Amino acid sequence: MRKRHLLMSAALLACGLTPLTAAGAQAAAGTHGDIDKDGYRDVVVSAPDATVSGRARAGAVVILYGGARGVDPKRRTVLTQNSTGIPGSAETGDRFGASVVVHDLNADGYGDLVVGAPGEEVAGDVGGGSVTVVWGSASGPVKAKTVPDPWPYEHDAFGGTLAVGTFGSLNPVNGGALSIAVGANDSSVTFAPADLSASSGTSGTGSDFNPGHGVVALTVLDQPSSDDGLVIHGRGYGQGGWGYDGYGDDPRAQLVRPGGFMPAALPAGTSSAVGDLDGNGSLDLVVGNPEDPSQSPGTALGGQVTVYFGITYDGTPSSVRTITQDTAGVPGAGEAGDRFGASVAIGDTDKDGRADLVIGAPGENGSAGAVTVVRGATDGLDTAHARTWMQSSAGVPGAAEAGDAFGTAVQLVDVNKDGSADLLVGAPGENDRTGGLWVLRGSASSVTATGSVSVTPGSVGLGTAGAARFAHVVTGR
Ligand SMILES: [Ca+2]
Ligand SMILES: [Ca+2]
Ligand SMILES: [Ca+2]
Ligand SMILES: [Ca+2]
Repeated sequence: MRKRHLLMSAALLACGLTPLTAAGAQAAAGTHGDIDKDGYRDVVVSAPDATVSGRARAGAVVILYGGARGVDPKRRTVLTQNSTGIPGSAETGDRFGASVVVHDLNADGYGDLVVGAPGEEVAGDVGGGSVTVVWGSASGPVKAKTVPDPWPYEHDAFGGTLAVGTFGSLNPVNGGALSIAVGANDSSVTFAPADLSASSGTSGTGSDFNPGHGVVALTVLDQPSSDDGLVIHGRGYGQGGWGYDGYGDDPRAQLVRPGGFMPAALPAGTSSAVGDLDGNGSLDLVVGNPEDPSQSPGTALGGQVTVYFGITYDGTPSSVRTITQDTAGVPGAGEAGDRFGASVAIGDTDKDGRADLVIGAPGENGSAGAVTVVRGATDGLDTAHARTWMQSSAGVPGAAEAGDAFGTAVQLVDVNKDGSADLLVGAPGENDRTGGLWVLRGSASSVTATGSVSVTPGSVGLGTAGAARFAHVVTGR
């Protein structure tokens, strides 16, 4: 395999430790997540294992449109590779929707979708993977185009992970313009111009990751006033090649600055989110590591999240905080397999100007699953009043059953435009892995069960046959 490393020969600039400013972050979020441009942010929910026209695990993506009363399963668009305008066709194992990002790529005010189908067979390359851009419009997306893979024979599962941002010269082909970052099952990230005007380029992720695990997750360190950083999650090399624990190699994460300089190591983890938790104008980074110490040394039993307040491009924070289910004020206790931190999201649920943190623990209680909300505070995070939500919480629809995996996906999107971000929770294990989405509203007192709803795949026209794993991926912005 050809090695393509980051531009490490570039002279390192003197690295100031000025935190990345979050000023204007709200404005920058703008209408990126409003796919039909009606003023309400919309939600994109994937069922990557949905059966389409008899093809198992072909995959489907559902747009649920926001409105004054929140999301309504009747107001939706379902996209598959058999939909008009979508390239390709729904085939067994394509897993269209295994990854999705929403961003207004062409700045026309309509949010657009970037959808990965990492199981797609491409020109005889079984499991090569594909990425499709689907442009938003008033009547639902109808135009789409495939993102070319410049190195189809060097990796598979292209599109397994996705992100959108302005990465400066990290993207070798369009010099700092908006780009789509694509992960595959090797140690490289491909950058495609967001307008698909040119071919794509690829940067390696450096030598710290074991390429055998591919890119596990990508998170944009979103800088409204300048280029963005990119958080890359992968796995390292264990002792003896496959991890000292026999399970796998440990999670690793690194931050790459937009200029493409040497990556900075971040706390180990498989998920991350960025926002301003303490409201001081500097971006804070949260990294979730859901593994147990037997799998990943340095983490806590049941999983943990690490908060880097005031993250800089050097990967250094102004202060650090670690949260587990054993942190004072956080409900529950850290137990093996809880997977606390498997998902994380940041948004302002109580409209106080400070972003709040949501942490999924899909392994809680026999994988019934749970989600914890920790509100942002001027001194960081108000862990003393953390609140945990389950399907068994009063006022929340459904019943908590083993295997539901509630909290596999979490996201915060203000779907009813009242200024408080609403909590979206995916439970892809619900009803024998048919899956389900939960929406809990934000309010002056943060997330509330009042008015909470669940959305089943049947209610959005996906049917109930087969294990669609609806809401395995939930996104919007
Ligand atoms: Ca909308
Ligand atoms: Ca657009
Ligand atoms: Ca808040
Ligand atoms: Ca709201």
